[in-house]
Amino acid sequence: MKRVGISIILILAVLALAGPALAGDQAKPTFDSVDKNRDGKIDMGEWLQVWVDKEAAKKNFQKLDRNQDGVLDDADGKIIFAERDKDANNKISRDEYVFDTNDAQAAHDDFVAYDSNRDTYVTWDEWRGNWPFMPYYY
Ligand SMILES: [Ca+2]
Ligand SMILES: [Ca+2]
Ligand SMILES: [Ca+2]
Repeated sequence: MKRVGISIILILAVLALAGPALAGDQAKPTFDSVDKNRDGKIDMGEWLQVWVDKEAAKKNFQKLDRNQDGVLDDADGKIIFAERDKDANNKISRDEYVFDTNDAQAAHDDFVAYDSNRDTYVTWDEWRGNWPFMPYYY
């Protein structure tokens, strides 16, 4: 039991170094995996279950909740999508995605992961399930 506790602490330490830490032993979440009651919205309670650092998670939630209605949903995702989509062609190119981060390599890797059909753009369909977990927007 003691060994398990130490292992968890080590895992959490590694995750903390890697960026915002996810609570528990989970893969990178998707919008729908966090929206436990499947109402199309992530509320603060659902959000906080995902993260180890609850204070940081609260701040991030407030930044992501662009329309300030207390939930994360498609409305916020579309606002942030539009902020990225500088030329307003309804898709986000790599340059639009990466431009304002100081960790361009990590942003590039994320972009490649989200561009699931590999057409070098992230469209709304690819964006919708993932946008709350793109750390560059925090
Ligand atoms: Ca929900
Ligand atoms: Ca909102
Ligand atoms: Ca794509």
